[in-house]
Amino acid sequence: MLFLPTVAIMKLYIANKNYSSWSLRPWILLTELGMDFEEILVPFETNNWDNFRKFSPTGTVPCLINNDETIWDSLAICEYLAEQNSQVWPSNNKARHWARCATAEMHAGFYALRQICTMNCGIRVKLHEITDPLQKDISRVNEIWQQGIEQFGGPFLTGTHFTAVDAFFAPVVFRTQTYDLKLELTAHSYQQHILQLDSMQQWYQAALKEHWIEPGHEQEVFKYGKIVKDLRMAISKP
Ligand SMILES: N[C@@H](CCC(=O)N[C@@H](CS)C(=O)NCC(=O)O)C(=O)O
Repeated sequence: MLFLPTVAIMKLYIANKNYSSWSLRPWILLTELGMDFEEILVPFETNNWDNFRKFSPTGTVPCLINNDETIWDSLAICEYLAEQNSQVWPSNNKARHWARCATAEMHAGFYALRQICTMNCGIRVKLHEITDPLQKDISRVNEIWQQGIEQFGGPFLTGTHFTAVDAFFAPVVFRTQTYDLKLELTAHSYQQHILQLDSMQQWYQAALKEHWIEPGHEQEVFKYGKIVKDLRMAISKP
């Protein structure tokens, strides 16, 4: 009898689909590229350190475990996947250079957008005000999306294929929907295109079904706005 060696499948640790923006990045990249992985969802609690530290050295998600290697941080995971799959980054040099810049900018910036418009897929929020720093971030998102589409022809940011830069902006796509952020025509078409992807729909539907309502993440919303619609199934409707 022939025994084939068992190939271990990559394990991706993530948190709640409703809230975890960083988790969405590698999850959607793996899903869009059709790479095999096992999803392990560990819901947020008031203090995540002890729980997340069981698998992640930083006590944060996402965290990828493959054989005996642990890869933490969404950008490091993306680069790890790029070593196995040539489609993670665009093959065209100019597109790849642009994608790396926009991805790095997303990974390291957009503080106001992150702080004020936290990811919460299942609700719709009216913000109390659009502060100057937030407006600056929204304008920059518009600019990046428009530039990518116009320069590389769309419908994705660097052309015809979903790549890492789309994965890094996927949580922003949900944020623009939740907070109804003003998008120019090209950026709006991109937002709609991404929202309609099967992978985004799969994530979104799972987020709506989650029954964990985590007070810390909910309070972040109340600080800056008012919930005008809650589509989550765990919230009882009148
Ligand atoms: N730079 C990290 C950030 C990861 C991060 O902050 N993840 C959040 C969840 S979206 C987390 O695990 N927070 C832990 C906590 O809230 O205690 C990455 O890109 O993966």
